[in-house]
Amino acid sequence: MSSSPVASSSVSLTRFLIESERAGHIEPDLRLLIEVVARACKSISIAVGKGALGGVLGDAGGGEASINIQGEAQKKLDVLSNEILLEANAWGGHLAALASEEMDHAVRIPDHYPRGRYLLLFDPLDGSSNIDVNISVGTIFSVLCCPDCIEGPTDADFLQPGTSQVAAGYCTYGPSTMLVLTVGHGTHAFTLDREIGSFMLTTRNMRIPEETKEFAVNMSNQRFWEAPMQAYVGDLLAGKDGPRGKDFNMRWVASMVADVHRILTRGGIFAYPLDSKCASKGGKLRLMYEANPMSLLVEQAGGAASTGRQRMLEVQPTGLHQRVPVFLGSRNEVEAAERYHLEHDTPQRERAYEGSAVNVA
Ligand code: AHM
Ligand code: MG
Repeated sequence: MSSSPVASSSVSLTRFLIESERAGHIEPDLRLLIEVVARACKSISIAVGKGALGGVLGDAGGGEASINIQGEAQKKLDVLSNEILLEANAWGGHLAALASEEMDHAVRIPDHYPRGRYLLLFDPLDGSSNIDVNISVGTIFSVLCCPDCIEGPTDADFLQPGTSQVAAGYCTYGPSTMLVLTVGHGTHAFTLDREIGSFMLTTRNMRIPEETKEFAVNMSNQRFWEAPMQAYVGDLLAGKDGPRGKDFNMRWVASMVADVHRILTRGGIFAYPLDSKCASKGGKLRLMYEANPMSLLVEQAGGAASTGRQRMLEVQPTGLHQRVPVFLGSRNEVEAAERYHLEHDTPQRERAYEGSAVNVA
């Protein structure tokens, strides 16, 4: 059963975090850090909400394309959201360094501010292809701890597996602005009360149903997928008459935050698999500030998250902007997708083993 939201709440994010601290779930510095991130998200929400009236739509770079480290053209709101998060988090004293989808390398907190022991990673505005068409976008963030790197943090200090995250969340800028957060004790949703300017707890302990009849994938990539993904989605599309024995529905917003929010709310599976267009990069979505924080949120809500071949949170990162295939959502469906990959890989491994045995002999 998925959890049901409450119509109104008297528990603000501030109160929730103070109670989490009292329960021993977070340190005071982490509480303050999350408050700062939430405040920055409110500013981004205001900028996104103004749309064309705020002069923030369109590409950054004033005529010349502005390209980020990913080789992607930046939107004005990508740049603005990045600046809001950087500025808000520079002076609090909780962080050693920050890393962002929009910056080549991690940025150390300037020497004139105190440094703390946390590392913050974010995708300042995910789903930016949706900005100019007024469809939900969002901010995704992940917090790691690095007690030994306070003075000289480097990119390498960020390369910790997702299991090391001490907090993760996203803020979705949709019909309402919502912050969804985990500090490792469940996944909780807060809705921005625009009149009082506070995030209020609206769903405590979100739960993703184990079973689902809904999948989210960009079907236009079908012909580029690997064989196990072709087989998996082929069986979903076969519906009642196929091996899965039930009809599936499909949704694809092309904003990971919006797709994951739907899955946290009513179940489903989200997939951005390996395809021949992105295979040389390892996938489309980024491990450190997209896949890992979403995977922790999903696992904390009872779901599962995988590369198709490995639990996402156990992937050992090798680069700040590393990409991975992503399958996450309802547990039974993610496990089904993994089985297709396993069944496809196993005979190959056996063939390789037999080949090498012959050579050795
Ligand atoms: P972005 O970080 O550049 O916005 O890209 C990530 C987005 C995800 O939000 C979304 O799931 C995916 O890219 C959509 O990709 P596609 O346009 O290939 O469907
Ligand atoms: Mg993104």
